[in-house]
Amino acid sequence: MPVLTFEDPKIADLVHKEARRLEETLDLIAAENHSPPAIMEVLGSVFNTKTIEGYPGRRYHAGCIHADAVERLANSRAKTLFNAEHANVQPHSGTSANLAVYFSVLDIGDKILSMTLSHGGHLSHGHPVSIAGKCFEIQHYGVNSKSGLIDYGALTSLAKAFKPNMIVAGASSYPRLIDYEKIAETAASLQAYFMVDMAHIGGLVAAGVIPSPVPFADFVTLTCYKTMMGGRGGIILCRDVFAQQIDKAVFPGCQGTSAVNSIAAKAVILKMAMGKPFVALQEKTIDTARALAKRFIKKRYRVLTDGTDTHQVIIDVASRGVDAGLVEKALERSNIILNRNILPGDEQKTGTISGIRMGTAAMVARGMGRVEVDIVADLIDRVITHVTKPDVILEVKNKIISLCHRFPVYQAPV
Ligand code: DSN
Repeated sequence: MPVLTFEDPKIADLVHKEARRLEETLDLIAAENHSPPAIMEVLGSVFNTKTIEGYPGRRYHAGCIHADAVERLANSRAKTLFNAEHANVQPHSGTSANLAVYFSVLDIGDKILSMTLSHGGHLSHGHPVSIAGKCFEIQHYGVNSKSGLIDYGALTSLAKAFKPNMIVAGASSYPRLIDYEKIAETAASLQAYFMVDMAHIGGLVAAGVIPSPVPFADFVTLTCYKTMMGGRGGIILCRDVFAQQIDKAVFPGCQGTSAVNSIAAKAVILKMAMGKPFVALQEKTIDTARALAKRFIKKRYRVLTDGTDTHQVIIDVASRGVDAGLVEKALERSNIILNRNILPGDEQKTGTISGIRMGTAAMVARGMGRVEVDIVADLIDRVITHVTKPDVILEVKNKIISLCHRFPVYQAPV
């Protein structure tokens, strides 16, 4: 980056440091991934310049000929890949996408039934601190305290009593498949809309390695930077009958100009997702996550739902007598990056966070697999067991750096 180094050496230095951090740390954040070089290239392309408002062929600024082509491509690829009737590729993020869905068909004060945050839901599904929580009346469902699986019976009873205008499925921290058909039936019986937020599992669905919610939901949202690995931003898929309302809710309803470089990155990843290497990567992501869960079960950890069907593995560290925040920090010092995670039941004990959440997408993206997962699980266990021992943390850090050097994220600095 010779130009940046000249213009702003401090930021250039931070970019170099971040690149090195990524190369030498193991990224197990379930909401992150390493984007392929083609995505990095297009994100830094001249499309950064273009201001667009409106939709292809109906813009508020001149000079959109190539931006229109980009958006049309992204749009048609999204529809083809996910077999959706309509797509909107403009949302800046998953939360923007979710808000646009709510405001497309709901009025302020309408009722939404969604999964509670402490059981795996997302802030934008109506937590009191979010705009959705302030604008709509929210009721939450959760998981069964024994199995950790969504309690569909309770969900249906709650829905019958609450009579929501919309039911939201999808989670940020839930490792199992969701029975979309069952929730869709409940929604239909109450004439409620059904939205699925598949932000975390978008890439797995795109590859066809887990079932798609698209046939069952009126609206499906996803983000492009998790398992989808295509850079920042979100996408909305919906039935044709809602196309106009969704487009209006995104622009001008919820946002102004959209990022054309980001839409171009979405187009690129949507094309890549149609290829065999992407599918193989997503298969390996699940396979690796299953192996990770098994390894922790073997070590007698409480693994939520006893395993996983996705990229996520969530374990209870409090039951091993360790504070999850302390574990997160000790692992960070050991070059293993993940996040502490509230677990079902924690909400009854104020301030308690019992778990850690891991995702295997980023480690698989850099070429790691079954062999490495066992090594990593053993090292995580070592840190958890010796969370306050600096010599152990240093020993694990050195091992992780050596491992990471064998699996570079980018062959050359991006
Ligand atoms: N929803 C947040 C997470 O899952 O970590 C960010 O994408």
